[in-house]
Amino acid sequence: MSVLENTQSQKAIDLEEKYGAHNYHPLPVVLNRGEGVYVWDVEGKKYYDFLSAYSAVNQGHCHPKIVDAMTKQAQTLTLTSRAFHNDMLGKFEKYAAEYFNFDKLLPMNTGAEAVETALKICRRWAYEKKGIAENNAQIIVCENNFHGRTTTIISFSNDTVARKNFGPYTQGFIKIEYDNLAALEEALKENDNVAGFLVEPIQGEAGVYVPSEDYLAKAKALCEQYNVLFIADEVQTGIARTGRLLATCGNCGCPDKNCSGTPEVKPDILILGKALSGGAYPVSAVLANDSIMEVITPGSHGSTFGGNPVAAAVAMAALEVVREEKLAENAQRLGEIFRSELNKFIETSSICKLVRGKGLLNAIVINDSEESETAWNICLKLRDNGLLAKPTHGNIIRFAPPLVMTEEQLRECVSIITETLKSFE
Ligand code: IF1
Repeated sequence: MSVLENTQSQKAIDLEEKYGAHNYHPLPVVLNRGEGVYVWDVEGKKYYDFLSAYSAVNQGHCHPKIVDAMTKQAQTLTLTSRAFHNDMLGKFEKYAAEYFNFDKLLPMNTGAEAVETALKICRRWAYEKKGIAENNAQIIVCENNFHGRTTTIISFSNDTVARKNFGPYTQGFIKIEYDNLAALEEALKENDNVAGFLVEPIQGEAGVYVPSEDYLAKAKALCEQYNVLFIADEVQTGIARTGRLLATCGNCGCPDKNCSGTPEVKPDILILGKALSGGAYPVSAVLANDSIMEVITPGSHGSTFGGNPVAAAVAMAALEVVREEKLAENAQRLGEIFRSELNKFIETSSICKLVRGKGLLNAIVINDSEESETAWNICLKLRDNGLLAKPTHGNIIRFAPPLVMTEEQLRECVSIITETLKSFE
């Protein structure tokens, strides 16, 4: 069923078509329930969720511990604004700062807001601590980045669809090739006004590009050498998604013997979002040590909902679940099985070129042109076969199930994926 007849689903889609801005092109499926690794559509069909709301639902849909924490707090105190203190914010800030081994946390709501916050902290640090002349700070970013949708963030994007006709664009950014240390060193040598380097540990939206093993550590070392802040955007790769607590510094006791959980890869500024709340509520955060975070002074940054009591309760519960259920270890183990099984299939496949990723953030490249509809059609067929996924760009399909998946469920999903791909051979 790729075209929805006159069903409840179609009625829901028609409402969005008529009354909603057309800022997305969703797969034609209408969901009304989620539980763990499963979602259901309005006709009652059950699916494996292999997108996890872009890695926001790492803990599984409607995790009881997270929902319980949210419900209890929502019935007690939802929002005070920061005009007054509340009894939840300090507890959350302490819990999360210690959890990720930083001095301080600045709470926001969306990933983009956290990225914008990190950029502001970096610029102010440049003027007040590094001594760069005001309004001259430059921040290095990578080609094919994705950091959100605000005007400043799309100003340094090279995705035409996300950027076109939204100018004039914010200045102060230098673009270099991802996973290219020579390009980073050259940009640092050529420009005296570099304040920071903003990077995704894995480029998710670009198509799950995993950099060379030593890229992040050596990039951090170059930033130290040139007194530039290393800013890690872990909105999508964080919170156990890649098989470690963080893709940059896995100080989580995970089984990965090569875990680069050493201080060398510890970011100066860490950006979190999405699964920081388990997908239950918009929660994002920026973490840094005092020498950096102290540039933020009363009245210099804020947000009505940033750090609200519900966000605080939800985020603490979501982080507890990651530890209690050993989600990083599970993502590490199941990710290896997933890529191993897909690679076996690829050996004899004409439709699938490769699989890549880390932990349970993976993608396959379809053997067709970027402009073809093949990846989209494969996702329609996956939907019919009970698994939801969506292409990132053109011929790349991202696979990112909730990290609470069991091995048995994963192997069933591998079978659904390979059987579906075979029908396109
Ligand atoms: C969309 C994907 C895109 C992010 C990283 C910051 C943000 C994101 C590394 C901003 C958000 C979302 C946004 C959503 C689709 C999805 C996404 F890669 F995850 F699939 F677009 F690239 N840093 N990613 O991935 O966080 O403000 O959305 O909370 O905008 O279409 P946000």
